[in-house]
Amino acid sequence: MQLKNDLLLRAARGEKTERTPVWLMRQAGRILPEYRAVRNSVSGFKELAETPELAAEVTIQPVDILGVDAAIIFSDILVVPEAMGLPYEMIEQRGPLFPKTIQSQADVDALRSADAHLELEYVYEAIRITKKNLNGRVPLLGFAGAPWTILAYMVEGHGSKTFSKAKKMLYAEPELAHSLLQKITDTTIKYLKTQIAAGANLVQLFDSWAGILSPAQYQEFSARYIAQICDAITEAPVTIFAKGAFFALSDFAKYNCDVIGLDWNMDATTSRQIIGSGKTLQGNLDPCALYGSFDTIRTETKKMLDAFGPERHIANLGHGVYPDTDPEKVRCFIDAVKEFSSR
Ligand code: 1CP
Repeated sequence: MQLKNDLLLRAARGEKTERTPVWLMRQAGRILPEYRAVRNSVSGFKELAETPELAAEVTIQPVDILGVDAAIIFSDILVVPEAMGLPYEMIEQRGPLFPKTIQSQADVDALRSADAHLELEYVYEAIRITKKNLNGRVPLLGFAGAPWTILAYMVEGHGSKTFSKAKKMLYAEPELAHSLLQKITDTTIKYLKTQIAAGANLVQLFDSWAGILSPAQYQEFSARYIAQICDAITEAPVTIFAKGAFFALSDFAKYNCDVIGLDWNMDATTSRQIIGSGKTLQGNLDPCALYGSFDTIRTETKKMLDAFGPERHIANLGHGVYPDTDPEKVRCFIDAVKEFSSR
């Protein structure tokens, strides 16, 4: 189906656009009272994510309510380990927990890989329903965690500031880490291809824990697997968002990806110099800027747009929107992008 608003896809491909497209990472599950109403009607996050009609409903809410230029499918990066045979629980107010973690080669060998993506039919069904109900209004984004970030949760078992158990594996048993990373990579490639076949117009890799690795470790344990995924996904544009990995931008510039996400530590001008003109940049307003006054948000948004310039830019925050952000402030950001970037 022809999209009515394909600004984001055109910007991803480097085509000229009437204005800069805008969406927010984590726009679907964090800030809207309308989301909380749906969430409170079920037992918890997992039931919501695994019920395709409801996942589709909360995916579309930010398009209706906030006016963003893309929807992102409501799911989580941790559905991949679960499909591979490592189930997660979502603890209220705390976050994810894996009762069983990966500690040995036997644990890795026991994981599914070749057909693990078949366990995620509920995601593909949610994508199909979302596409139908979006009716071509805006593109739908699919996503997955980057292999390193997924390994971090599978080994650590839960969120952490340092992920030192996961990092310990990189130093103590690098071969074990590589065998796990390759299995996650193989599953992720099939998962993203099936998301695209179901209707996702672009897919984003979230490497949320990129910034806790040294540049050399990042090369060895993360970037090369991201490169494999980029080479394998030829059916739709790919975005790499590696939080804190400014040191990897020159590598990403060479990959078969279309868009590179920047966090707010990365300077637009410097990043553009490193990456060159061949990729679209996405980002990168500090999510905390949305705690400022409406005037401050408009000023900061204008500064961001001026720094990136009119071409090859998708406006976004530098990481997911924080849960206690006022939706009116989010709308102010979105409206400011639309107003200041019109050409
Ligand atoms: O929020 C949305 O727009 C909906 C889709 C979505 C996405 C894109 C969710 C739902 N999760 C994600 C990605 C995700 N999940 C990432 C990558 C992006 C990022 O860095 O923010 C990561 C690291 C996770 C893992 C995760 N899931 C965490 C972080 C844990 C930690 O290490 O601190 C948490 C708290 C979750 C739970 C979760 N995921 C999504 C929702 C709506 C929730 C809250 C669960 C609930 O409602 O109880």
